[in-house]
Amino acid sequence: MHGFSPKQQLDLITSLELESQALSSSDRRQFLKNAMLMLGAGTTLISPSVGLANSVSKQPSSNLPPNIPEWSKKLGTGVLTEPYGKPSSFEKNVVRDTVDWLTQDRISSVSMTPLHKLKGIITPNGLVFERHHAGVPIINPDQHRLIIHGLVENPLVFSLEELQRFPSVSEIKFLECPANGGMEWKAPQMSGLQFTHGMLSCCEWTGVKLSTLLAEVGVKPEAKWVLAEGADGAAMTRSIPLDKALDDTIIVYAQNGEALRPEQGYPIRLLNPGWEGNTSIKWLRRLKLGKQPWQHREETSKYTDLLPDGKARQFSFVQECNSVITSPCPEKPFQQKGWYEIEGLAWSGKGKIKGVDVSIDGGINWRPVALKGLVLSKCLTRFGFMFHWQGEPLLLQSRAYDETGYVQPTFKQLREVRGGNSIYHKNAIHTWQVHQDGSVQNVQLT
Ligand SMILES: Nc1nc2c(c(=O)[nH]1)N[C@H]1C(S)=C(S)[C@@H](COP(=O)(O)O)O[C@H]1N2
Ligand SMILES: [Mo]
Repeated sequence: MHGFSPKQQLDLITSLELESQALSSSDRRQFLKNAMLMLGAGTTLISPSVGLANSVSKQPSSNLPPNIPEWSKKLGTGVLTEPYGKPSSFEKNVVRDTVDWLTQDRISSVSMTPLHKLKGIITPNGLVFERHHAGVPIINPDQHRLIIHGLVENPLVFSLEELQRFPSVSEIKFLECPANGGMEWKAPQMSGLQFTHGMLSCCEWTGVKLSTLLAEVGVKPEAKWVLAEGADGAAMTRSIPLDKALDDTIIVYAQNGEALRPEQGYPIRLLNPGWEGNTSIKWLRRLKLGKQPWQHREETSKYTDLLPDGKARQFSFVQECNSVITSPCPEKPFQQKGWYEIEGLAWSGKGKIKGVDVSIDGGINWRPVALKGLVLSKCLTRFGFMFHWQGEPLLLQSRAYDETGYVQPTFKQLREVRGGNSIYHKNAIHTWQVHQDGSVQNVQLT
């Protein structure tokens, strides 16, 4: 990829040597041998030198090499100090956050995922964005039931325990509020990635497929829609077409291996993969089958996109292909010149991400970049490439396309179709302006 200067090689060997002082002499020989191998092997195993030695010398401390750190000289805490573990106290700033002026209070509000702090594609449970209309109800699972009724042969009531006796599925899916980035429709407003794109998460969801339960109750032939209702104070409802319910909708009870968090709908929620987050009703208590969508307050007034001709788009369920660069971003500027991995996330409610192009000049030139790790349907997909930043200003953009051939639009293309009245479904190509001092700003190109 690139070579190390003799000085850099020396710095690297010195720092490796210091690190190896704590090891026994035979371990140390092996350690240094490995280090030399890594240097010799065309440096493919070692990431580019981003000033390894530099960053050390910046903050002198008696814990740094060549000294033995204080924590190496005493015993640590025992098992069960934290029966339910939590992140290192040094990570205390990695939290959800909100924009207070967005909503009147924190009951009917939203908090956003710190996408700039996350690795891979999974959102840890404590960082999954929260969106609710009447606060988080605390539900005792023993006193909660799921009712399935309406146009069915055999209406049934299920407890959590009963639901968990059906065959389960575990699927890694993104979940996005269609209002994600809605503040950006007119102009760039938010100063960070957490607020331009943070109504987005991706978990491994476990539960029973709705189609399994519908087979149990027996759907009458005239049924075409399913009304889903939550047990929260908002009793939030949405109408979901039966086709979706029979396809990939899941009644979820676990999230990343543990029970759903209260914020995410404990003890059960609906998950409609790839669809508007609001259709994934939390604290699910009732499913009613009917002939047509219910003319409910949520249905007709809120989740529509007002078009330039005065008509509104309704049942715009799918979260279309989107992407954003997560590093650098306003919260994660370039600190110095040199090598960086430019990374981002891409997703599509229609299926798998097929590819991502990146531009450093505001969309004049594009180059395809590598997709990293798992590439799954209706799931966050990470992309990245190595970039040597020499202090030049950049207009960084990513453009994703999915397996259906849909290509993420520019703001101009999106506005031509949707006008300027929408709040929902903003999936335009996003631009980060990198300044010469490495700082990163949210901008829109016209
Ligand atoms: N019962 C109920 N379900 C709900 C909501 C709600 O207020 N009540 N909010 C919806 C909205 S608007 C979104 S975007 C998602 C958010 O899911 P999350 O909080 O797990 O991220 O939940 C949906 N399900
Ligand atoms: Mo939402």
